[in-house]
Amino acid sequence: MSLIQEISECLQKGKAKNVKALVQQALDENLDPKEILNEGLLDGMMAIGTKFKNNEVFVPEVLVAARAMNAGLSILEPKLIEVGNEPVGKAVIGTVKGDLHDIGKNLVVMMLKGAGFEIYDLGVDVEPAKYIDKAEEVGADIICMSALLTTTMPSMKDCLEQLEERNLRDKYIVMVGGAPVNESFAQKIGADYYTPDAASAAETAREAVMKKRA
Ligand code: B1M
Repeated sequence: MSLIQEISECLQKGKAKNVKALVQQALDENLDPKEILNEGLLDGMMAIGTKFKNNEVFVPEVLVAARAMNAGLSILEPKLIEVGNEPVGKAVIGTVKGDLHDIGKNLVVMMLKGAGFEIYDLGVDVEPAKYIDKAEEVGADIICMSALLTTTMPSMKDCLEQLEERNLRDKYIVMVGGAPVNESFAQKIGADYYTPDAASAAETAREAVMKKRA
């Protein structure tokens, strides 16, 4: 079994310490960080997702796998964050109210940091008003909301409505994302941008802030 496959297998078994050690070993052996992320960590997470869907594993197994994923990401983070980007702006980010999924959001955070953003990460289960309050407090350029559940997506709309009510809608760029979110949903709720993955989220956020300032 290759080192990358071993990372995926250990992640699926929720062996966080082993995942950390193997990711470090892979970096020491000069493997490409993106390959470690995509073929190792994300491959393992997707496999667990499929097993969960098919009732082959249950929430506790998914939870330990997610912890192993975040453990691996913590080792990989410095390598994934590209250096050299000029500071571009401030981003407030979080997973919406009622939603505890944070792996995708954490990846978006890493890529935004790499794109030169100062990050205010509100974590998970974030009330709509909290995004706005934080954006006001720190003078943010962009509000980023992540949702993984179809049942929590409407919270994004609530945040946009509250921005309107507080006469702040034009002040902030609003970007939404997460597995069940798509372009048509983003348009329907009046978000400025939908992006499908962490890399495009960072690229789009950077371009959007530059465009707004121009
Ligand atoms: Co949950 N879960 N989960 N889960 N879970 C899903 C999402 C699900 C699709 C599984 C399934 O049934 N097939 C399903 C949702 C169904 C639906 O709504 N349509 C589901 C369910 C039902 C649930 C519970 C209700 C289960 C239960 O309790 N019975 C429960 C809900 C808890 C809650 O949130 N209130 C629950 C719980 C959990 C755990 C806590 C055990 C764990 C989360 C742990 C954690 O995150 N710390 C968990 C996990 C891990 C998953 C799966 C298996 C994996 C999600 C993940 O991390 N993917 C997931 C199945 C799946 O997705 N295949 C599933 C990897 C991650 C990198 O991808 O988050 O999509 P993703 O992020 C991507 C893009 O979407 C994008 O960039 C990222 C990478 O490039 N992106 C953005 C994300 N946010 C973005 C924001 C942006 C832009 C791009 O701009 C702002």
